[in-house]
Amino acid sequence: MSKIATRVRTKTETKVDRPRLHKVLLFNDDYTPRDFVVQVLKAVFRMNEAQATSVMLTAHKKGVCVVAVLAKDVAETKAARGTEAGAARGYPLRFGTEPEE
Ligand code: TYC
Repeated sequence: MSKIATRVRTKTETKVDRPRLHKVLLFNDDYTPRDFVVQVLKAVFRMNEAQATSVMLTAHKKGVCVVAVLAKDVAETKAARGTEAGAARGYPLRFGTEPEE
């Protein structure tokens, strides 16, 4: 009788989920000056004047605009920085985040 040698191989696979992306949203309000919104967008989201103006105007007209799509922690940090920049000047400027589909 012949013996068949078998070997058990154990392979460990580590599956790393890609970080889920979150949208940063900018909400319109009636009090924050347009120029200030543009300055915050440039400072926090590294936009140029044209990009920042376009995003500000979209939020102004539609009520909300997607500013960026980023990893969750980065999105939350930048949204907080933007909201805090407004609060520091007494403005109700508000950024938020929501997971991307
Ligand atoms: N609506 C503001 C105004 O007329 C400007 C503004 C735009 C404020 C976008 C917030 O997200 C905003 N002064």
